[in-house]
Amino acid sequence: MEGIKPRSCSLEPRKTALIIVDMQKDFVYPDGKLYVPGSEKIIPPIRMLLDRARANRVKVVYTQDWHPENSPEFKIWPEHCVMGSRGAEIVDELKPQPGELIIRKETYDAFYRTELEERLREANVENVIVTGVVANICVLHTAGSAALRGLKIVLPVDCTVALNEFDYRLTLRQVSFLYKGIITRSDLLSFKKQSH
Ligand code: VGL
Repeated sequence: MEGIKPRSCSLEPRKTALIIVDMQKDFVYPDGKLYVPGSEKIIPPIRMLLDRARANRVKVVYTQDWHPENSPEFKIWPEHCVMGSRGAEIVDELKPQPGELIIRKETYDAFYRTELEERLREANVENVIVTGVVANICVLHTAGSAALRGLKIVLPVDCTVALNEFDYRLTLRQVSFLYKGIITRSDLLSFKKQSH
């Protein structure tokens, strides 16, 4: 099967948010409780986008998987991201700055029972760049949920990772075909110059 070719994409900073999904120690660090192999490789491209987003005053949003000790999800997955634990912390390399939005969530979808939609609306956000882990799980559910709310979704292929190739490709397919999102790459993504 032919892969989906990333294309260049230029976005209006004032109408855009960068969403960093679940880049938490339990998923990203090899000693984490639900380590996603290869997730450390997406840190540098996300870091690059994060620096450029901050420099261009693009809204930055982190999501944080945040479970009580008896979470129903622990019937499916080993215990991970228990609220307040070290594993639930965002990785040091992508540490949030004071004032940046952190959305704590108990499901795969960062819009479900959170303030995310309201926060994006009040900031006049129209485009969301979705990055992080796991591609076909929290990234896809959050991206799909954003698309169903009328937001344009942008997925840089080097800023997400899945547990296998099938799941990774499925994510790109769903984003491009089902949700009419843009498949791009961190080095092909730019922010438009602001006119004052
Ligand atoms: C996730 C599996 C279980 C994710 C969260 O962040 O994609 N995956 N919980």
